[in-house]
Amino acid sequence: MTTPKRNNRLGLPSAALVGVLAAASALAAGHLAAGLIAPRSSPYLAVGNTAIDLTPQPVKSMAIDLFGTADKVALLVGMALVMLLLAVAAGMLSRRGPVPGMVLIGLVGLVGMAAAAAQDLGPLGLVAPVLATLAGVGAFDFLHRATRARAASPAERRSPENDAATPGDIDEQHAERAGGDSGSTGRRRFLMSSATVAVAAGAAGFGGQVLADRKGVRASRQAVGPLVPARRAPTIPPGADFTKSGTPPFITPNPDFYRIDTALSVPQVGTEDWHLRVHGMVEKELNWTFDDLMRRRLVEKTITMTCVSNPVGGPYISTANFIGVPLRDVLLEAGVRPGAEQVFSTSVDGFTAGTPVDALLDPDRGALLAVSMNGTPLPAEHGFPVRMVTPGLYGYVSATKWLTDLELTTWDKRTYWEERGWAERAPIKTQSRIDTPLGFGKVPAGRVTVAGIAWAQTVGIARVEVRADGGPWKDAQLADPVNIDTWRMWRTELDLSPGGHTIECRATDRSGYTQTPERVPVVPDGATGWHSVFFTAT
Ligand SMILES: Nc1nc2c(c(=O)[nH]1)N[C@H]1C(S)=C(S)[C@@H](COP(=O)(O)O)O[C@H]1N2
Ligand SMILES: [Mo]
Repeated sequence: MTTPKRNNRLGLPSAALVGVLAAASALAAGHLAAGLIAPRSSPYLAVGNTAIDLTPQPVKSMAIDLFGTADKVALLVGMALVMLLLAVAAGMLSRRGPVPGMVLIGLVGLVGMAAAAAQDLGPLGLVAPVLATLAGVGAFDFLHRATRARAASPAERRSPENDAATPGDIDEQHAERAGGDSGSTGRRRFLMSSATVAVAAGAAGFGGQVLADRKGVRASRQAVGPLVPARRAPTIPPGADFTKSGTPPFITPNPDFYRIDTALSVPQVGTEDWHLRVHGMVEKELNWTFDDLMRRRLVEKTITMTCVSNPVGGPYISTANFIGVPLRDVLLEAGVRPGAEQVFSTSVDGFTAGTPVDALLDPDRGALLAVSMNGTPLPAEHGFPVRMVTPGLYGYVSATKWLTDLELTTWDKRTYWEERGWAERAPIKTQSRIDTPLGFGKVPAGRVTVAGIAWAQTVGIARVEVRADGGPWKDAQLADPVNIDTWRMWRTELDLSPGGHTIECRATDRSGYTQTPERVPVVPDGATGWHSVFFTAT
């Protein structure tokens, strides 16, 4: 085969394809290596997680406002687009020779290594991004050679028919038309190489995912035997919700329970790998395995969890039956030394929260190290094998999932969200929400059913009022109470004429406090204001 000095630049589509396939190889190799060693070191996830950690709070809030809980999907899709652009750029920069593309891939690889290093995965965490980089650079070189072999065929010489093409571009049609043996051989080699790389990358990526899933906790969850609490939560009375009027069911099924995570992938912690250390300002440090925890007294409690990021009328509130070891028992066993102010909890994924010691020692509060939710071991995404649940405090200060460490300390030590501008203390605010009618919906005029939820954890709801179009307040009917740490459903009927209407609701808790109409945003310690809904009666 001859190697002409001219006319062997890669065509733009071929160059772009070389870049994209090389990038895919890199990611797939990284995912496979990560699946074998440490799923969280997969370069793509490591970069995403580090990006989340580095994102300044205002940008984060904006992303959450824009995408809600889909913010992480948005991030992954955005990263995919950036990767695609970089891959295409790597190809296009390398139409003459492979070096610029290889350098660019190497640089992106360095970013992956830095991200993995920032995720504190230990030295093994670097294996996946290093292998990914080598695979990317190698695949790029290999594909570039294969493509240039095609370019090197006599068919690529300039001919009159070739004029429409960019000077020097390789174009499959022309290669074919010229019909030279080496031309079609080169083309075949190019196609074979590309297909081989694509298939290998696909298989590696798939294999990595299978391995990561096998490292998952399905088996470990199934191995947790039946969890029998010493004290069961009272059965939920049928009159505790108004689902027929449009409220949510009293107990939120696990798949519908709201979810808030800082990590991109769900940490997979088996019971056999789980350890809890209780230390700091304690008389006696505790180092427990899952079996140690299971030897303690288990209780069951129905608790409504609420996220500080829940806007007025928002969805980040759910209720479950949790079974767990009372946190008070754990703290008493360790012996809290005087001066300890907060229990600083840490998750395996690096998330941290700070809960007041008083709240966790309070026997009435009943905070738990929960292991079960609605009759099953905790789902992986809700913190398997062990999480905290503390009635009355927003989740970010009290509900650490995948819990591994409790440190008794003072308020000086700052947590994940505190460092991002959220409050040190965050009791849940008394609030209410209209679930029916839906905003901007249409309902038949006349008697209109209005229904929703209200909550004032640790205090209880005393009253919910509703009004239409700024008119007089009307008391709503309250559903049967379950306990003061759960939401309370309400319903009423209003007589409404045809046309547009705005209805509002406000709750009063058992301390006598009535929700303020003043609207404050979720940052730094939770939203306030009356939920209002506009709809049309026809
Ligand atoms: N490890 C970890 N624990 C966490 C979080 C997190 O991002 N990571 N989010 C907290 C927040 S902000 C809330 S509101 C609750 C949500 O719990 P859920 O996802 O089970 O509903 O978990 C808390 N515990
Ligand atoms: Mo939250």
